[in-house]
Amino acid sequence: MQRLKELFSEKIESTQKEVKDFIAAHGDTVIGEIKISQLYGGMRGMQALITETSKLDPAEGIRFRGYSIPELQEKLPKYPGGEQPLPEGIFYLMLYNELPDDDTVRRVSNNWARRAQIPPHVFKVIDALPMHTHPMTQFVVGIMALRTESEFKKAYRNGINKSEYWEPTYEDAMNLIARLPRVAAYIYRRMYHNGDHIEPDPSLDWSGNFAHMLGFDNEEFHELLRLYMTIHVDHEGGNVSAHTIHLVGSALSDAYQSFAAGMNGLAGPLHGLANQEVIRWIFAMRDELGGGLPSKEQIANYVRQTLNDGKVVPGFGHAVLRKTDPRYTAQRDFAQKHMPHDDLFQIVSRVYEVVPEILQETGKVKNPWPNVDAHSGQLLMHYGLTQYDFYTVLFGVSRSLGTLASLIWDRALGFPLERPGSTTTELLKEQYGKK
Ligand code: NMX
Ligand code: MLT
Repeated sequence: MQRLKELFSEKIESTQKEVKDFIAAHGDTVIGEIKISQLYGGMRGMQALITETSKLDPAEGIRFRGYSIPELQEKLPKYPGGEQPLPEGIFYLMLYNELPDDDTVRRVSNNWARRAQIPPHVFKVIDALPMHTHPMTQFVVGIMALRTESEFKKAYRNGINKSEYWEPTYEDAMNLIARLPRVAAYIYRRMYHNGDHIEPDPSLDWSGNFAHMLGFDNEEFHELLRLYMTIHVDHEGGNVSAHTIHLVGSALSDAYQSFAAGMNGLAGPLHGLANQEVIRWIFAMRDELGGGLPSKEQIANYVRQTLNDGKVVPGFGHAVLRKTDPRYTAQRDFAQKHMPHDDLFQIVSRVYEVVPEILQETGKVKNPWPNVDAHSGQLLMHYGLTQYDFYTVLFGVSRSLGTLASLIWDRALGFPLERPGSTTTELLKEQYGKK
């Protein structure tokens, strides 16, 4: 049976040729124009990157190599007896551009289990941090401590030929993905369970083992984590974490450096940290209203108060999407099936009924609908993962699959250093201000 890496290496040559031929034939084709407002407006709507693993459509949501989330829930292999896709499968799809079968997914799982050993110094470095250090900071520090293991760093120092860069990048990406759940679980158990750590169970799938190391052996929670790890993997290339990982990687920084940089972006409240902010916001609202299920009117008043205080309503809005995030819908379906009467689910559902109309009323919010973060915390809370400061770490573990698959392709396709130009207001005024 062919090794996974050999299988990938066979894909490279034909894809390289395809891209080279395409650039030769169409390299001068103009695909858009840039408005001055876009330079000041966070470059919204500018297609400026190539990311093969997924594409986000504003009206439809994310597709991974052409497949929507409901299609993947149907087509990707499942754990025996389970209903949710295994994230090993979506990783394979993103990297190989092929739907895997059950056997292939098992091989990815086993491959990661074999790579999952963590050098002891990583735990010591994490243990040296004060306990109040935010879990995302501990996560980034853990990733950087793992960098001692970088194959790319060694190969580069030994003078590797650029045509072979993809190979140590593949090794680094696979090792990092294999090791992240243990690092994340270590941080969780250190902070919230008196350092009572749980050894990995290599007989489990990647998410199942992660759940086990966190301390959750309930099969329904394993299913939730499989869904969670599948839907957070990738969101095309322009989101802050994916873009950062690609940008830093373009300097030939290795996978550890690039991924750690991206995780610092994910830790921002307008990006991945929003998942903890949603729960904080809901709890603050509940506390202010004296507990229980708030009425629609009470929620509406609280939303207006949030806006009047000059704050955002976390979990709503998106830079690209213009509809309810299908990742929100996938989580809502899970809640409706497994916990329709959960108190927090009732609140999340009512917030969904109330918020969009109020955001629309502002006249400025381009997308009033909920994003992925508006729902994820409720599901975790239901199963007892109540420490919401930790939620972005879960997002980060999942995001490794898409962004590192992309990084391998960046190296395989020989993408250059990313270095866009910038200008100044003065120069823009000189050039365009008189018209
Ligand atoms: N609550 C209040 N105001 C908002 C919201 C919201 N949820 N969303 C957008 N706006 C405001 C935004 O702050 C901006 O105001 P101003 O002109 O005063 O600066 C205005 O509406 C226009 O913003 P948009 O063009 O609609 O949104 P943009 O593309 O700039 O930002 C987000 C996208 C996601 C940063 C923004 O919708 C937001 O801050 N949402 C809340 C935080 C959140 O849920 N982030 C998670 C995104 C998903 N993820 O995981 O990364
Ligand atoms: C993401 O998953 O990265 C977020 O939805 C943010 C984005 O796509 O910009």
